[in-house]
Amino acid sequence: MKVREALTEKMKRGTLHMTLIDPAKQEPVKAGEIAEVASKLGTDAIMVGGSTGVTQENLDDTIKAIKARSSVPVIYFPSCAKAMSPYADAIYFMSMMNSRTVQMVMREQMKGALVVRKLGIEPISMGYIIVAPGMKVGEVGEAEVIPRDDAKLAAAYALTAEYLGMQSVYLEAGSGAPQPVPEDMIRAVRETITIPLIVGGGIRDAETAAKVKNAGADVVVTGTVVENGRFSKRLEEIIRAVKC
Ligand code: 1GP
Repeated sequence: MKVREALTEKMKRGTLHMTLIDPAKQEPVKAGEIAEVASKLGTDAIMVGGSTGVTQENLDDTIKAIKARSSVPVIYFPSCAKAMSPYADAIYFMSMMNSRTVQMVMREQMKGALVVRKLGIEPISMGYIIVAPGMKVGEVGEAEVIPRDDAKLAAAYALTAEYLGMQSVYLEAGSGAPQPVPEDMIRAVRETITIPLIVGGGIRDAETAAKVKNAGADVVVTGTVVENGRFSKRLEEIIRAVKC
């Protein structure tokens, strides 16, 4: 079964959790260890990507190390078409919808499309929407970030993604954001679209994860949490909150 199909099936039974690993933040062997722990704790997929510092080499080596130690799907979460890995099971084929530059909205995608097909990676299309503060990804993507009090704007972008035929929407506050995407914004988007809603950025504890889930996220993403050495207890609590 393909990755999207399998995750969609799982989503019918409840909210999913995905662990984001940035290949630039640790050695591949460490990434493999993180993935092993996260998958034992019940994470549903490992996303691999980062805004800066991703190279062909660290991407390939990180994905290989992850696949050697866990059996959950590995989804590449690219920042551009520069690096592309044949070892990934799927790729978020995404458009940063609220970027000011056509590079992030459509041009990188054009550069990557034929490569994705040639490598046989499953594309999962996704409308990527950056919410304030947006952090590094908002900066490098030249995003016109959605103000935190403008849920209607987020909903309008999300519905645009659905009408354009995209298979999912990702509301992103930015990795390491002091606050996650506001609950009323998640709720407004959930009520507007019928495709899966992924939410990430600034989710560091179980309480926050529960709020994001209860507001209507189909997938809760955490990244920074696994970057600190002793993360397993915290991640276990987060995954439990997402899945209870
Ligand atoms: C970033 O949404 C993800 O793309 C994860 O964010 O690192 O803040 O968990 P954090």
